[in-house]
Amino acid sequence: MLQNIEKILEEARQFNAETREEIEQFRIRYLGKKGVLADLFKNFKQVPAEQKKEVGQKINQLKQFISSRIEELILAASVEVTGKESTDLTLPGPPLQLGARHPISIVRNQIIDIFGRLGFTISEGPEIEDDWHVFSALNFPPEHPARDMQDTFFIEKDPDILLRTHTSSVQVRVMEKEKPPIRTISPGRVFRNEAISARAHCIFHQVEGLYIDENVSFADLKQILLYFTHEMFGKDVDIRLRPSYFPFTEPSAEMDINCQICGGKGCNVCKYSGWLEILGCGMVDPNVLEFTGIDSKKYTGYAFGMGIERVAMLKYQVRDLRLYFENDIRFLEQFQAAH
Ligand code: 2NM
Repeated sequence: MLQNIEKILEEARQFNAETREEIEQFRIRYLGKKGVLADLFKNFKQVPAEQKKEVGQKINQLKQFISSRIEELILAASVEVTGKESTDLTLPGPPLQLGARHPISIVRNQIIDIFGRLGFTISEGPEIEDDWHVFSALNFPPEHPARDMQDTFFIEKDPDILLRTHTSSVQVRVMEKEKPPIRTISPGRVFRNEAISARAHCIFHQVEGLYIDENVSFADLKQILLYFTHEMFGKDVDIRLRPSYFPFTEPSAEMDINCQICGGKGCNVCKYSGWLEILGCGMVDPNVLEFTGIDSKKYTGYAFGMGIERVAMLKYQVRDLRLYFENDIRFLEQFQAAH
């Protein structure tokens, strides 16, 4: 009997299996109901009493060996099937794809950064506004065309509630609440009832700036705009100011930078003028100061406003504004954020 057990053990040691079926055959042959071990246990009754202890131990050892051998073979077979690397549970997972900052956020953060260095704070306010903060306090006459349904999104039930068309409304709130000196920029989303095209969108982003103190002059305005341009577009970019009109500033101007694409020679981007318009600005109208509770005899201020999409278009030479709103990853992943 002992010799027989030794022989079976030796046989089992020699055995190798690669497929699940082979392993299952092996299990049935040894551990099955009519298998080799069942036979041994059956014959165990006839073993003489004085050998029972030794033979019993040997049979149990054999059973244990075969069970662990089967486990080993199953593990080896599953490694074969799935490939060695993927079953190493200690390996780190596949790397996650990193997202990229949206170009509008990159440019907004950069603008905030530049004016932050000049001491401007950031102010924010509601996107759903009232007539006072968007129009009346900003010196828009009652019949001004910007108030028209075609430009502004109103609530049907209440014409006093509307979506802000510029972030100047935030600055009205700042002027009402704070005393000069005020030096702040207001980045944010604005809404205009316009048909969507390569050049216009009904939702876009603005940064407006405001500085109010004693003796603030147009020369101060021109200097910070030049600083901003050099920081944003590079030191060799020139600016020019053209007289313009806004209800909330007097005098008002629009600022151009010389076209980086053609170097001022004229191309289809600058419409052969050599210049690109990038922002509007001016000295805050005394009416606006008075409407918001600031003494216009004591204080003066400048203000400016720019569209972030427009600055981003010029900076990245993107021709179609719609790309900023479609969230196509192939577009978005091309921008590198320093912020
Ligand atoms: C612009 C152009 C010129 C502006 C005015 C004000 C306020 F609130 F102080 F009156 N904030 N922003 C302003 C001035 C905005 O955007 C083209």
